[in-house]
Amino acid sequence: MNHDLHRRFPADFTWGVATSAFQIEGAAFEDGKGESIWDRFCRQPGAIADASNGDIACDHYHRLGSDLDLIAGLGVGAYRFSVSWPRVQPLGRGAWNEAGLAFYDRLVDGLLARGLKPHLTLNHWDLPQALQDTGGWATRETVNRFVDYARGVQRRLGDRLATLTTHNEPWVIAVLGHEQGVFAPGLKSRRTATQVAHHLLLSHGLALQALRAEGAAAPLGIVLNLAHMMPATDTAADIQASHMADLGGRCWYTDPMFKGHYPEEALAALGADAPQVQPGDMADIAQPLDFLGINYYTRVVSSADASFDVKKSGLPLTDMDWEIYPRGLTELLLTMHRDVSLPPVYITENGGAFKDPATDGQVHDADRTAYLHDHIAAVADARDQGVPMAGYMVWSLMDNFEWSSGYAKRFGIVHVDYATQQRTLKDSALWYRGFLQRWREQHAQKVGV
Ligand code: IFM
Repeated sequence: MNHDLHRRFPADFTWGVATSAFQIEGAAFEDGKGESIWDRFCRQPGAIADASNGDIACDHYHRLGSDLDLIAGLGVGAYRFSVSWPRVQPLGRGAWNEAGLAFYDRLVDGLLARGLKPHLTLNHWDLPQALQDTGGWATRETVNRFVDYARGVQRRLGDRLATLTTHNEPWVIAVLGHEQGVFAPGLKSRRTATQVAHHLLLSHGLALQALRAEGAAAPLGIVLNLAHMMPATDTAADIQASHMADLGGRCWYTDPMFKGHYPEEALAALGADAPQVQPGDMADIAQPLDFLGINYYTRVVSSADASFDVKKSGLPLTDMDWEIYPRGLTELLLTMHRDVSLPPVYITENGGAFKDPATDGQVHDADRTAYLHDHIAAVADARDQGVPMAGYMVWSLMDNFEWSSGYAKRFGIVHVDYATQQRTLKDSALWYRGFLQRWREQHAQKVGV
């Protein structure tokens, strides 16, 4: 562990922690909130590993003040959270829910009062079920609904945000939700998934235009889940498999936004499953980004015969069976830097699920601390090589509902006892706090404060 890592980051670097609404809020049916596709999906037998749901989660909705104190106590400067669309607009169209809007007002003001910068995401997957009932992201109408929702949130909160993100991880929504069916809404059609991905991108581009037309005060962007892609061997077949995985997982999203078109080779490979694109769509998608958010967890190794097995790779794995490969974060950032003209980049999520050993009120999660340290060092390496890094946020502030894995997988740097809702700082949180303190002190000394 490098005790001087903090020295590699400038004074204006943003450090934060991240969560999302469905994963922590609970209060799923309170104060006028509408049903989301995740509320519905959780009730599908077998959908969630431990048969749990988001009804209570971390009960954050009722513990806002103390949770904000918890965040401030870590010494971070920023908090990334999402707005639950059905909490503020229960049916995804028409009437707004004042109680829901007021909650996010309190959240944003509470952050500002504690000197924390609010980084808001509009869509972290919990689409109003009423919109799914009329076709969800597979229909173009949902694009229009999203733009209205974005306008409504900006009008209420936009003057106080550090950044505003349209979508979190569109690949996950499209592929896990609509092709593999393991996430809400649980559909299994590649054709639908590609159309969903197109509509997510289109709604992103149209929302950016609408928000800018209304004089958006906050920098606007999107958050992508990106991995470092590697072939299993140096055979031509494996290299091609890795190339196609990169086109489908990364370029399918970045090419439209940065270059105004889908990657030709991926489009051709889709054949009849390619999305329907209307004239003008690609120009609408290709709006300038004020920042790009990247969520990085692991590398992806591809082989033509799909034989690569992470359990035999020799790399350590997290509790999600994701390989721990910090160097991949540097490599990914350099790949992006070479490929497109990057705006300021935030690592909007990075962290690991581990089986946390708990002993008398402490959680000695040395593996998570090492994970965070090594990935922060990887960000510093990319920065040293010219990547315009603006910030880094740990996933996650606290243990929470890990989607189809339920509550069994713990990503938090703060432990949550779900029976009592007690929060306990894990060793990783204490390390992060100390790291940030050293970083702050170093810069305070420089300006003679
Ligand atoms: O918990 C998720 C988060 O909601 C989106 N990015 C990945 C995290 C870990 O799986």
